[in-house]
Amino acid sequence: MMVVQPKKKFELEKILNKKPDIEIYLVQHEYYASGKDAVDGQGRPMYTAFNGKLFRYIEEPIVGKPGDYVRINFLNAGPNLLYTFHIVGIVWDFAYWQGNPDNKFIGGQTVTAGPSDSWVVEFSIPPDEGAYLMLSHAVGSTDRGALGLLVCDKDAEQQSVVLSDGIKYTEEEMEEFREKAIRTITPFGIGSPDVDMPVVYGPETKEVIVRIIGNSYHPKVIQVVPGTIVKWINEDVFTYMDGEFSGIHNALVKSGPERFASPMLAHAESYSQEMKQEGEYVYMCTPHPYMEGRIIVKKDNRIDYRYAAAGPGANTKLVWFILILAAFALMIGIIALINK
Ligand SMILES: [Cu+2]
Repeated sequence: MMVVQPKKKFELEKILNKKPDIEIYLVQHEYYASGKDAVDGQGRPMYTAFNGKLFRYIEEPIVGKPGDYVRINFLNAGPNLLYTFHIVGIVWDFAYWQGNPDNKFIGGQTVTAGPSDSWVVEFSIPPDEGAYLMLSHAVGSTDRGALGLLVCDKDAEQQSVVLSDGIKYTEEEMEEFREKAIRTITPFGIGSPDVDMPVVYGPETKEVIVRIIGNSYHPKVIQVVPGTIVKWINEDVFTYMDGEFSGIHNALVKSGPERFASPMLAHAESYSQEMKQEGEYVYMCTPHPYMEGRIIVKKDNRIDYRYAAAGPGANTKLVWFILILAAFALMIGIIALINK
């Protein structure tokens, strides 16, 4: 977050004739488990956060004393959600759209920020001690992590600046996180199996479509039997320019029993490949090497994972069994009625 301090003073600074006791830099942002979720509709993030960590200021609340003059520089980095920033129990003295002292609003309790929109809000902490919840009125984002506390405590140690820097971890700490993580998410690569579940297709499926959307493959992991045709279709629309910024993609096998590469695919173009040999194929996109997909080709199509999503046809036998059972029950019912 970059803040350009205006030459003009903000109104509350003029009235109180002092600098803020607490200046907070607060960024709301979103985490996506798939590039598809980022470009579908208005976006469907898996998590949201303030300043780089879920529930960061629930774990370490921002503290102040009754009467402290607070200035919050709020930025909704998005990239998708509308954020209605509010602190339960607080009334702003002033709010300034995009941080310009001339764009002054008097009073109010919420500011609405679209993606990349920003506000400066100023107020004094009320005399009542306790916790004031910082949130969005859109519960969808609040519930996913962008929630914090401003605690009013007369014995609080003075906290003058809260920066929007993310938390810095050492390499050892990162290693520990990797080891202990029960879930990993990544928009373009493959997360843990509970997030990027293998979609399993039975032998009755002759062709499986993998869509390329938002610089991600969808589904990212599939399991098929030998002889299945896998067809990649590019659903990304912006296919101008080339390289990183273009929505032109391909599928290039980087490890697996057989190597193949599709040509570059523009919007709605497709490429089909028969998966002949059993084994695990990991593929990527040449212009966006961080994109990754996986195909498991197995004759004996049992699921190896703790988590799996059934592909179309995978449960056909179960459906037939239920239908036959239902027909049988209906027959018994009819016979019983006739006998009456
Ligand atoms: Cu690509």
